[in-house]
Amino acid sequence: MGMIPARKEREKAVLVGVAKSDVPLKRAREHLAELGRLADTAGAIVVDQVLQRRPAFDPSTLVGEGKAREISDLVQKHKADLVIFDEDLSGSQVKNLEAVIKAKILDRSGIILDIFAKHARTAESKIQVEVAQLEYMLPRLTRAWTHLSRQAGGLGIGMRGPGETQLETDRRAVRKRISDLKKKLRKLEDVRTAQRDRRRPTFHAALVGYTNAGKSTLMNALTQAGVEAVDRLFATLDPTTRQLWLPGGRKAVLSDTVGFIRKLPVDLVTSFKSTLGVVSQASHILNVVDISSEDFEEQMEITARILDDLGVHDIPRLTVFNKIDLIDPERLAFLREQYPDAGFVSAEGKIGLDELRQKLVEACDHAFLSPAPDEELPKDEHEILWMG
Ligand SMILES: Nc1nc2c(ncn2[C@@H]2O[C@H](COP(=O)(O)OP(=O)(O)OP(=O)(O)O)[C@@H](O)[C@H]2O)c(=O)[nH]1
Ligand SMILES: [Mg+2]
Repeated sequence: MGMIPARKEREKAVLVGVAKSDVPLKRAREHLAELGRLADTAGAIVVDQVLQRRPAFDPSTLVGEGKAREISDLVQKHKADLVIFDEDLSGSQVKNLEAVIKAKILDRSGIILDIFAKHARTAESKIQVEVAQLEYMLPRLTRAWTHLSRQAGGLGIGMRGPGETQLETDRRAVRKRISDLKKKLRKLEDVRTAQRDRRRPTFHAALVGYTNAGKSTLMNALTQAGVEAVDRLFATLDPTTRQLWLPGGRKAVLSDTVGFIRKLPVDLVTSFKSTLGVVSQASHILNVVDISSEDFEEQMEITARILDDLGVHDIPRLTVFNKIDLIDPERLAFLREQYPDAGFVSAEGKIGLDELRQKLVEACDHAFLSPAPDEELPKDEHEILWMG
């Protein structure tokens, strides 16, 4: 099992955004700001940032050698511990950058994996994250070695999860570990499938959407679930399913799931497939969108793409615009006109929840599913899974 070391001091990070020239500057800045939130969630302090636009990425260092030297100067000036790139780096790019910049080099996927490792709570999510980390690490094993020797004992950001012993083994041992972990996951999955089959007749809605959109807050508002909802990226990793009472006494269940993000590492999506199975088994998908976010439309596209990757095609969807308390009334009126079928709520302010419940009743009727009145849903199917 991966180990999560306690760290004493927050590491200092320099962020590097590299945008191809065809990406608008405003969007490139938003992406870099998001990387800043990721760094913060991982526990780093952002001391500086660099945004470079270039016609194409440099194959050997991504940013080009001149820029790499500039970054190196910034690292020295701030005594920074790590440099986080918003693009994914190949093993050789990391090596070349490390030759110029005397700091730990991380990429976007590395930092996301690190946050997942930090937030994983249940046996299943811990295994899922470890599999994703090992898959990510496999082509970069040499890199892990240099980090460890340099850090001499203290594991920092990007190194959480699989412990030193795994890093010291060769690739074959890592592959063996991956396949063992996958076997464990399959067992957990079987139990889950069996449980799901038992309650098939119930209308099942699943909350999906970009991280921090307010899925868990909405879950709590609709079901009093008591799920953790905080201003943090990837607060939720494990799915929670709770009973949901709809007008007219209809019984339904609602699931809260892991959030999505731009460039979610492919290893993570694959690894979380069983968890996200909750989504592919749902009768209806509620796509929660933070309408106060400047790039909510891009976030909607990203969510749609990930659902596509997960093979979710035929399940009816309802867009739920959340955080309407944060936008002005004119804009809200405009968006209501633009998206006549969507739900508009403030999960935190408990606004629009009755209308949303009504929409769910319609969806429930439409699904032609008759509720099974005497069916007992475990208080938390997932909690029950982890006992024993
Ligand atoms: N102003 C306002 N804030 C909200 C609303 N709904 C949620 N929030 C805040 O948004 C932040 C994220 O909420 P969560 O419910 O944790 O978001 P999530 O979608 O579950 O996020 P992940 O689990 O990280 O994917 C929290 O700080 C909430 O308090 C809302 O309607 N209005
Ligand atoms: Mg959540």
